[in-house]
This record gives sequence, structure tokens and C-alpha cells, in this order.
Amino acid sequence: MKTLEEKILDNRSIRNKTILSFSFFILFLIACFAGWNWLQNQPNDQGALKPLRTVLNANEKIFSAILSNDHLAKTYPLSAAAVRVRKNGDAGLKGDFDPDAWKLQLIRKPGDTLFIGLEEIRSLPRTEIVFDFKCIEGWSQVTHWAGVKFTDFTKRYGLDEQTLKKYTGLHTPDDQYYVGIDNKSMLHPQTILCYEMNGKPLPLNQGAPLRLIIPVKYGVKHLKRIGTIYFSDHRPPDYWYERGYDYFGGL
Ligand SMILES: Nc1nc2c(c(=O)[nH]1)N[C@H]1C(S)=C(S)[C@@H](COP(=O)(O)O)O[C@H]1N2
Ligand SMILES: [Mo]
Repeated sequence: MKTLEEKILDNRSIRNKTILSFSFFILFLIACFAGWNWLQNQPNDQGALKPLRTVLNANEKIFSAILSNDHLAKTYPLSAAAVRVRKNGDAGLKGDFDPDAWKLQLIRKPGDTLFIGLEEIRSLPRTEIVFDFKCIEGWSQVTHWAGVKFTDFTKRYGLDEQTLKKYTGLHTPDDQYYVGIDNKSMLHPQTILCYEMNGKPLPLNQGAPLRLIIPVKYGVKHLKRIGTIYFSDHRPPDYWYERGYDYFGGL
């Protein structure tokens, strides 16, 4: 049996332990500082420091693998939809714009561009969705939208070959806001080219005459006022990606 005396440390070993702990603490601080310094000196990759961008891209691989057409975003009854819908972001919505003169520019291939009017888009099968719209700024709101499923649109305009490419790019008519979206997400059954909110034509600041509604993505990707749609195997330019956000923007 140990005696009490054996457990009590003498002053000398207490001092040694204190020095040791304190040394580790200092080393830890130096490592934190060096790590932070290293990170700050890394090259910039599209608005994000390179190591952070690497982590964002790795997340994208994981989340795009999980994405599936059988996994639907949660939907809500009509009664749950907000009457006063939040407006956020007006890049590409400034300046003069005449919605009546608008036509969607669909670039199928270089030299093969269709100009499609709203009435024609409205004549395609109509679909509605009530879902929880989520913005990366931290708010979300249950909202009600209607339009044509992107998959019905691709059927109508013969875009099978195009959607085999990796990405769809969308721009506002003035090219001031633009997004790139993986085609797996574009072809998700809840992705719609939207022309109505709460059963009425879209208000101008909410993307009239046509906007994207893509419930598997954060708000940033729901481009308002679509001017041009095109397809690419390379990541199309993306407004918030260029400002340091991740490209995928998935939920
Ligand atoms: N043209 C355009 N579309 C845009 C934006 C923008 O700045 N310009 N902002 C995005 C962001 S960050 C969000 S959260 C949603 C907001 O849509 P709402 O205004 O209908 O709520 O639009 C997205 N689409
Ligand atoms: Mo947003």
C-alpha cells in the first residue's frame, strides 16, 4: 500500500511540470501562429485561399455523390407559403429592362441559338412547388413558385446531348449576375424555370419574366431574370464562386 507521502509532489517536480506545461502552451501558440501565417500566404483561388478552396472542392465531391433524383427537397402545403416574400440580391437587375421585349437566349451549340418568348415557355407543362428557400446569409422562407420543369424544357428543345455535358451556365441579360450549375442538379425533378410566385407573374425584383428555382441549391444559384442558358464541360463563371464561395452550393 502506498503511503500518503509518496503521492505528494515536492516543490521541484511541481516546478518542472509547470515549466513543461507552459513550454507546450508556448509551442502550441507558435504552431497556431505559424499555421495562420502559412494560410494567409497561400495563393488565392477564385476568392478563397487555396487550402480552403481544396476543402470546398472536396466537399463538393462528397455532396454531389449523395445527390440523387430520388432524394427530394421537403415540400409544404400551399397554406405554409409566405405571402410577403423576401427579396435579396439585385445584381443583374439594375438599369432599364423591358420584360415585354425579353426573349430567352438558349445556346444549344456555337451557331445554334434559339430565342424563346415567355408565352412559348408558359405553354409547356406547368409545375408548382412550395419549399423552404435557403439563403447562405442565414435566412430561409417557405415560398410558392410555378414554372416548367427543366427536364420538360430540355425535352421540348432537344437538349439531351447538351445535358450530357457537366454544367449548365445561366446569365442575366446584362451579364452582371451569372451562375454555373452541375447538370445532375439541373436535371433534378424539382428544378424549374419559374415564371410565377404565389400564383401571379413574378415581380421584377424577383426575377421576371423567368428565373431559376432549384431547391437542391442555396439561394445564390436561383438566378433571377435569366437572359442566356448554355452548356459546358467546364465550370461556367459563377458570381459568388468568384467571391470565395463554393461552386456547388448544394444543400
Ligand atoms: N440576378 C440575380 N439573381 C439572384 C441574386 C442576384 O443578386 N441577382 N441573388 C441570389 C440570392 S443570394 C438569393 S438568396 C436569391 C433571393 O431570391 P429572392 O429575391 O426572390 O428572395 O436570389 C438569387 N438570385
Ligand atoms: Mo442568398
